[in-house]
Amino acid sequence: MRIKNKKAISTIIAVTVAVSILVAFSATASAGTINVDCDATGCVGSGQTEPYSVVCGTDTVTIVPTKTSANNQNQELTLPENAVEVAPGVFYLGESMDNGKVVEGYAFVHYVKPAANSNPVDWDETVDIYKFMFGGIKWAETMQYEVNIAGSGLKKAEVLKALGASLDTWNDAIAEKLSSFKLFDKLVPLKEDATPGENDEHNIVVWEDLSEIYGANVIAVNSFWFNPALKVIVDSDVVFNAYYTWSTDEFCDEEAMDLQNIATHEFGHNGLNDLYSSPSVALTMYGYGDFGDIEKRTLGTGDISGIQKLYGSP
Ligand SMILES: [Ca+2]
Ligand SMILES: [Ca+2]
Ligand SMILES: [Zn+2]
Repeated sequence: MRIKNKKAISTIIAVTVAVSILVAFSATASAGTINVDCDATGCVGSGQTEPYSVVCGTDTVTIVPTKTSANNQNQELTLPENAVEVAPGVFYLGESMDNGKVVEGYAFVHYVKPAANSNPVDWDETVDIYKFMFGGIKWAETMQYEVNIAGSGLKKAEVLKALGASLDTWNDAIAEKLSSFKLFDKLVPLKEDATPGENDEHNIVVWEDLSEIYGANVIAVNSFWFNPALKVIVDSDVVFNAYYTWSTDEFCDEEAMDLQNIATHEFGHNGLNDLYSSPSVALTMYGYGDFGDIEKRTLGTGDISGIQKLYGSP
């Protein structure tokens, strides 16, 4: 059993946010009324006066007060103005122009694995599951990330090595399919000030303390812009939550998030979508991250199938 969730359970904070609702529950807790919206992937609560963990059963919901700290009172999940949550953890950012063409932006918000989904499952990287983003959007040319390590708590050489390994992992999988297409160029330092989430010809990788704006259980946010008519991605930004301790050690401490692990997942969003079904738990594109996990550094069968189908030779 490789999922480590001891720390995750203690840091899950209910966030207040509107979601697409498949099943609606209403529940009352001693500190006040909480409205809880649940779907297949989890729950969120609203109306609470203090943070709670919300655990979904098939027809029940349990609300557990969560340990609070000075800076996570009244947490509210907010994204750039105009952002609309269109599916759990998926936010529509609106439209923008790119070389005279209309492009659309989305953000994927990545959460720590919730307690409700932490039941032991068999670890199997050979399941062949993948999902494309928006019907198969992808880069038409080699893309390059610009990195600013400020807030990472890591040394520059460590960050470049870990992120470089993540990029190589995907490039190598594409190359195996005898493709001459190179998806990722080598990393460069951030050239100028750029704001993550903007369609601005800068694909940036940065650290920000997301705990106050997005919630303490958010590990990373991935924003991207694409031309829906041409199915071409034009911008991709990744923000890692500086709230966490990030690790580049060979074996990641259980209190830390492994950078290469999370980054390999995030970089997969240059065409591959999150997976939330339980058979996909061992794949890199599984949608939840966790403390100490290093399994997503390497691709599973579904990850490889997906990226090769998108970028490899037929
Ligand atoms: Ca950008
Ligand atoms: Ca793996
Ligand atoms: Zn993801």
